[in-house]
Amino acid sequence: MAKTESALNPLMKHRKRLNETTMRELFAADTGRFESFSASAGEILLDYSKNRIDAGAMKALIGLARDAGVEARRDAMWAGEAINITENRSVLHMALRYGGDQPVRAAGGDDIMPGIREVLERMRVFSDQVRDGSIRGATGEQFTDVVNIGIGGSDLGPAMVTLALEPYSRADLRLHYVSNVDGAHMGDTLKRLDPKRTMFIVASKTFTTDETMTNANTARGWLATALGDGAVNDHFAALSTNLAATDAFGIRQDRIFGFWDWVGGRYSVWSAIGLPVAISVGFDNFKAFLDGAYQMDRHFLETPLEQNLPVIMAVLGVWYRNAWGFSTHAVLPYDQRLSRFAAYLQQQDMESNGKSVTLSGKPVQWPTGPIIWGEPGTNGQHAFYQLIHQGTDVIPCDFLIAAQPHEHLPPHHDKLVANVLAQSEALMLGKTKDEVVAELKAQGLTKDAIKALTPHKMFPGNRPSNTLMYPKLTPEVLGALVALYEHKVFVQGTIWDVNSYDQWGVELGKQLAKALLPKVEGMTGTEGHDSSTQGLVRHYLALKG
Ligand code: G6Q
Repeated sequence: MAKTESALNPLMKHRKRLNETTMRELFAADTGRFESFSASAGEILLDYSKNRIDAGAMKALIGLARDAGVEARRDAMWAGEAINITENRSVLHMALRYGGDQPVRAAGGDDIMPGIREVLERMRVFSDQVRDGSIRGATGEQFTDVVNIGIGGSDLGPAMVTLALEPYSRADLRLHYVSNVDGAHMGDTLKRLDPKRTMFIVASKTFTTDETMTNANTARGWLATALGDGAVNDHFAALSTNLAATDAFGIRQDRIFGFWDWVGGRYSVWSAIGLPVAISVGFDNFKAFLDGAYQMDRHFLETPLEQNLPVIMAVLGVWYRNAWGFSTHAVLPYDQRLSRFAAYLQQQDMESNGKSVTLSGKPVQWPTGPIIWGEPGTNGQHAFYQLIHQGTDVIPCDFLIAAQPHEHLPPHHDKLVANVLAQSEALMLGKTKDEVVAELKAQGLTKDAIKALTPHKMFPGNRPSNTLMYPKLTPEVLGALVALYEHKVFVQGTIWDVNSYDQWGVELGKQLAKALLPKVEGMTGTEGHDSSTQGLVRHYLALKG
């Protein structure tokens, strides 16, 4: 709305001031900069001092969040108001990890906590029984492999968390995630599995998603071929809000774990969708993951905006997106186990704030969600960091690092830490002409060689980053990290005045392929499609033979 546009404009005067200085100068002028621009939530420290900010800019940015009504909207979300206006739904994923004893209501209805606790208790019993072998396959063998079949929000969260919490898993119980309708995904997974020891979890909020249902049918066929139709019952479970459809698929009642329409797909890892995580790491660790998120929720709900981590990260993102025009944001965990974290955040952030109309349906007049991307360090350093250091685009980065590793393999972890700190320092400082010349002189290069090489070896610096540091990647810390980013996305969506909780672009994808399938199968003609699509279908049918 016009309100957001006029609120964003005053940021430009702060940008103008900060454009005339560098972070290198700001650090030199203020030895207390780290203390001024760092904050904590529980076990997580956020150092945001290596950003193009000063006290004046931060005040304006926090003021922007306050004026956008972040506090009121946050409270409205938690009060169960239907803030997802295009689907007329409450947004209550925080309830899934709520550890308090107050009632929580969706859109003024009954307390939803008893239902949440009941499903959690059933998840506890079921995951315990799969792990201890009291639930077995049709032939009496203990399960050694669990395949989660789901896509998008029914895949990315549990897949990311399972990888991240590998130290808490058991070597004799392996989790697999199949999402793509590309038969390669299911084919390659099944190739290594023994049907007698394999359990399938069909995870789908709607239980109508084509990829998931296709994969589920293939898995059912594979199992029935090996063990007979009667075995299917013992090898399948379902996670869904559509209990009628799970029933129709033939999954027995006590293996169906429900959730609710106020849980968005990309916010569902805290719900029954987390069952594969509970099976992998044990229910107590899954519960600790929920508790970590609950602690972050409390921080978000109770801490003044000035010290509120999700708010600080959100307004810095708005600062770069709207005042500086930076269009991408890198998430760079120095934590190999967070190798799917950026992919997870891509969905969380880009599906939430990749919107170009306001809540009232008008075209937005300002850029919204940035492109989120990233890979773990140090690998990225040997690949795309070149562009972050010396490319023509400025890419704000989040670095993540644990103080303690899970393994005792010195000197690995100190090296990892040295690398992450070196990167953020180098991005901030850059390398001046004088420094390059001095360096090349010391190497004994000729005057001409120094002249030719210097521009290539200079680094502009002044490139912004946040560093998140935590003691160890425990289930609690992981839960807190995920919740931190969820709330960041919420705050940004509020400032940008968009609905962060619908996903019409995803729904479109679900419809488009349906219309083309009969044509690709050669059952009907391609009339009505553009000539490119018609030509490609013809070529495909000819190649397919
Ligand atoms: C998430 C999106 C989307 C969804 C998948 C799977 O917020 O809505 O990624 O999770 O399309 O949907 P189902 O769980 O209904 O199969």
